[in-house]
Amino acid sequence: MQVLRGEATRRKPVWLMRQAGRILPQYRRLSERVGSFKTMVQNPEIACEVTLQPVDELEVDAAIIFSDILVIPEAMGLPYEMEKNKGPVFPETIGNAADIDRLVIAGEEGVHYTIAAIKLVKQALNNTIPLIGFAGAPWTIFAYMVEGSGSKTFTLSRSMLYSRPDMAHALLHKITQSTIHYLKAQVSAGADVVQLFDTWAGILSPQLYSVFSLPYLQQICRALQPVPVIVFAKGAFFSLAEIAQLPCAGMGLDWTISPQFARAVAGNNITLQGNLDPCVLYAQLPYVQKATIQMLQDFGPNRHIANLGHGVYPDTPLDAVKCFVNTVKQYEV
Ligand code: 1CP
Repeated sequence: MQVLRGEATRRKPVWLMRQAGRILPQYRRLSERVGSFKTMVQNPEIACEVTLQPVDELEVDAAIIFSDILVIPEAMGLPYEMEKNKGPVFPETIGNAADIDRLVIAGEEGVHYTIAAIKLVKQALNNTIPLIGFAGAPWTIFAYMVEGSGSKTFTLSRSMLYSRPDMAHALLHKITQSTIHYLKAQVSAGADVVQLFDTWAGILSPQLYSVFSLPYLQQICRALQPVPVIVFAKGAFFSLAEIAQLPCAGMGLDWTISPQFARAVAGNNITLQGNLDPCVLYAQLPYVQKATIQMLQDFGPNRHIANLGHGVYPDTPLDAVKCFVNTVKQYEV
């Protein structure tokens, strides 16, 4: 929280995107017992337990609530299914104006189970470390609702921006309003900071990104003030300067951007987060340590939260993840 406010600290804080779930044997055991991802997300006690697993095992400096970005489409009336080894799938998708009209703007209670889980985690953490809430950025949620799943080309969602910009804006507006209600409820329940995941930012041209993503990110950041928001727009190297101008406290970076370049473009009034390539964690431990220290040096002493450049991959060796975290914690700025 200090680093997000721009204060100097003795060492840099560290957490990992996707730390809650997937890499830990205790998560896999629980997941097998419960049998379904959605049941885990919708059961506050289980979601709380999964959120705390990496805190206990890795001793990271922040917890992130266990949920998914796709709970918002579901709260708006478009349910998802989580297919094993494939990811999320929407049986129904958004293709025309009538589909958009049918969607509701989700209210505060649209995702009550995650709000309940946040309250449990907050109590369990007892103010030892902050809790990160999150949501998908409107453009990324839009892409899933129109495509029905991840995609190689995102033809349906990208072409709608050209052929029916009015419809695209109507849908983005509904997603944005729902997301603001959801994130405000997360904050009321105890989230100290929220991160917006714009996972599919990098498939848009700079021009489309400035029309169909940035204005909605702006609305969300503004609505949440003075709560710190971190915007992670994967692949949006072309928009670093614009993102840095949003009323957000932090900007997440993927590994394709050099820390020096990011700082030069973003200026000094924003905290940078990231950005070690998750694949570094498949190397030998001495290399993991060396690459981590290099990254810490490249970001300079101030306004940096150590993280990977994207979520940790499921089959990453646990000892490399621990080496990454411990290297950051032992590095004095
Ligand atoms: O049990 C399992 O193996 C399911 C894997 C899993 C997990 C653990 C999914 C499926 N979602 C999650 C939890 C999750 N999702 C969190 C928990 C908190 C943490 O970070 O530890 C978060 C923040 C998310 C966010 C999320 N979901 C994003 C944005 C972040 C990113 O990685 O880019 C995206 C794109 C999703 C959709 C999603 N959910 C799950 C998968 C496999 C995917 C991606 C599918 C695709 O590539 O299209």
